Amino acid sequence: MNYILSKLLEAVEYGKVDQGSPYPPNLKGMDGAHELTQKALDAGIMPQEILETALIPAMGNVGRKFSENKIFVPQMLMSARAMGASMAHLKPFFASGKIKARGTFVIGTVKGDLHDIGKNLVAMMVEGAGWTIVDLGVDADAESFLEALSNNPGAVVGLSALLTTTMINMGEIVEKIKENAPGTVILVGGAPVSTDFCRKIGADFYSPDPRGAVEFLKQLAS
Ligand code: B1M
Repeated sequence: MNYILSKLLEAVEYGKVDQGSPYPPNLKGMDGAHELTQKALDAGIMPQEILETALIPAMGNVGRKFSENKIFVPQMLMSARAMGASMAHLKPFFASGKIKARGTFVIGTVKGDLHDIGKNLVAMMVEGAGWTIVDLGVDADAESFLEALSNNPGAVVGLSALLTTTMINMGEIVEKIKENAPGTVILVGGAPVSTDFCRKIGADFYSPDPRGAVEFLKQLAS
């Protein structure tokens, strides 16, 4: 793997946000996700490659170590911060804003769930594909989606869920949207979500990644 990308993977995995951040102590004074992402872009590495080769695998490693009780929530949080520092550099590339709006996409992480990295990535890429984004953030309930839909009639909805314990809330949100805003197209995603689950809760489409979400929306708009 490219040297800068391997250092970036390490920075995100161990939660090194930037050069000045004191955490983790063994990486004191070294470049963090902020500097390394800029260096990767300066070296001509494509944003998609940065994402797929360094950032997503780093979070995968974090999740595995958390499952094995080798790290705990604070470490996970530092990794999320480091990933955020990196994503801030990538956002302008994915969301150029130069394309004419194709429609509005209302997105949020479902009630009870505070994970927003995957949701932010989907929002970033859908925005880059020419959609106006209404981001409801995390812990979003059915009422906030319905309010966004009444302000943006005809918008497509995207729901993200990362926790098996709260993914059930996705079903409740879909049900309320279909009841109160019939005809709304709903796209779902997130690590524990599947095509089967999507069918079961009555959503319209499941995508395992931002690319699939963009493709689905492209077809919808054409
Ligand atoms: Co949490 N966490 N976490 N966590 N966390 C997971 C999800 C977990 C799998 C870790 C593990 O045990 N291995 C586990 C869930 C287990 C389960 O449900 N079965 C878990 C747990 C248990 C918890 C807590 C309960 C821990 C605790 O407190 N004891 C707690 C819950 C808090 C809450 O939400 N109420 C918690 C907290 C946190 C932090 C706050 C510390 C932090 C989140 C910070 C943040 O998001 N700002 C965190 C993190 C970082 C993770 C892991 C390590 C990484 C998540 C991530 O960002 N991945 C995660 C383990 C893992 O995923 N390997 C874990 C990278 C991201 C790019 O991937 O979000 O999957 P992902 O998104 C992908 C796809 O899923 C898809 O596209 C994205 C790009 O490919 N996608 C969509 C996502 N949404 C989509 C929507 C679409 C389409 C595609 O259309 C609309």
